[in-house]
Amino acid sequence: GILIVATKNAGKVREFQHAFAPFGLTIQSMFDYPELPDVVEDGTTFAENALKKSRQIAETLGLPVLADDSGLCVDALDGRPGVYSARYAGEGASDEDNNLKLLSELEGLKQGEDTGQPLLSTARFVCALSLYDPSTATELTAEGVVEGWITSEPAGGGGFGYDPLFYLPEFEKTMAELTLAEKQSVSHRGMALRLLTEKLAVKPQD
Ligand code: ITT
Ligand code: NA
Repeated sequence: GILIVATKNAGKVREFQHAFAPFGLTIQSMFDYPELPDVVEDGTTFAENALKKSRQIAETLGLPVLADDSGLCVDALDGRPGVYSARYAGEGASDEDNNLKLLSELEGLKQGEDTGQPLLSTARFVCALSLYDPSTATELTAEGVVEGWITSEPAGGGGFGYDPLFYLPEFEKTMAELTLAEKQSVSHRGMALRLLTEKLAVKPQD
């Protein structure tokens, strides 16, 4: 079968493909539907934005659609960038731009003796999933969170987004140094996906 995900983020697509392959599902993303207009993400919460994306695309296509709204919440920045994570350094910003912006914001907060400290602040990744079925106008939701630290020393070539700056003490690695399977086992998205498939009561195929 096919599962349509309302995302234009290639990193998310890779993680959805990995997660749903055991269920015999192939992922289609907005890269497969280039004619569809972008969804305006003006919600104040991840859950609100996830529903905006899933509902708009599902109603347009007349098929069930999954959407993911996610981001990084940094304690020393009062939870920023939060729902603005994708455009922290401005509209259309690259992952690299956003990572530099994050380090520069934390640089300003470092004081005196703390400047040599590689771990700058506690932080969490949050992922809100929304699966919208237009035939019944109903939504299934799931949310996942992973706690970690922002490091001043980026490391790793895996993952996407803020992964090189997100340090996991239990692995002694950044999220970008984990394999796809390892990231899935600890990440906000992995947790949300497990909760969603439990709600759907679907099981991996043998
Ligand atoms: P879509 O809306 O098309 O899905 P997007 O990248 O704009 O793609 P979001 O609006 O949900 O997605 O923004 C999430 C941002 O938060 C994303 O661009 C990353 O910068 C960051 N982010 C989310 N999940 C992440 C992860 O697993 N690892 C690293 N950064 C992540
Ligand atoms: Na967003």
